[in-house]
Amino acid sequence: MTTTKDLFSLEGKRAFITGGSRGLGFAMACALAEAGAEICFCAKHENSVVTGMKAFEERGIEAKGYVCDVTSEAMVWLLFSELENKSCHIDILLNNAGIINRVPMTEMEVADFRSVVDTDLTGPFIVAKTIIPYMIKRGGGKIINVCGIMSEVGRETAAAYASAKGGLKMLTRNIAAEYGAYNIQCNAVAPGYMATDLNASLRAKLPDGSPNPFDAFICAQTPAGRWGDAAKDLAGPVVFLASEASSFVNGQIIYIDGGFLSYLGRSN
Ligand code: GCO
Repeated sequence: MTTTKDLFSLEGKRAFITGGSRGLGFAMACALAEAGAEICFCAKHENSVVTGMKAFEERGIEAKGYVCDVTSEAMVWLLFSELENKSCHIDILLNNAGIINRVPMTEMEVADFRSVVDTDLTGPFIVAKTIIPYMIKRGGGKIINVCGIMSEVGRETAAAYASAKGGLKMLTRNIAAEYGAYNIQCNAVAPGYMATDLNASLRAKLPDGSPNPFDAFICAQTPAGRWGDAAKDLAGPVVFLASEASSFVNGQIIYIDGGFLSYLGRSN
């Protein structure tokens, strides 16, 4: 008999995390490993793969790392066909690799806009389209995209990033719509403001040593009153979406934002 606890177990499952060497990807990979999954990850550069491997090792996790640029269909195709040939089947895909380039929209080069969309939206499309046929062959799978509150709201300098994350929300729903019949569940975790490298400059003290006003702004706009902690705050939602516990959940975006999107802000 399957117990409720078993529903959340990832024992015997293999997860692949794009951009898993650090930041949110690394934190979520550790959570998946703790729930029992075997971990494979990729990073764009060899040195990131090496640092990632070391970081996993320090956590007592035996991860396999690969160099792969998710924007290259040829590289992605080659990697996953090699994994398949070695019977290294992927049950859970965590489409996490992403970049941001903060520039006011009217000053943003078209090439910069394209490169953000390429990594943050086209990348997940390429990896998912490569892996879905294998998942179908084996009777199903889990795809988890990493959206964000910018799948819903924008702000100055984020035109490319918000456009990509908004698109990723719809890609998530479309994969659910198109492949749900094959027992594939595609959902998204959507972090709010998390204390990661990507956001380090938004929290860092100003050159004159004074506190960063953006830091205070985020704490004030977040009912929880703080930045998110990737290791603690994302673990539960990602394990849920990777596990049997979410077998009838499809096309959902789970906002992990301390209440940010539900809050209008203080009026006094
Ligand atoms: C910014 C941030 C954000 C968030 C996040 C929200 O510049 O405002 O980098 O984009 O970190 O991804 O979902």
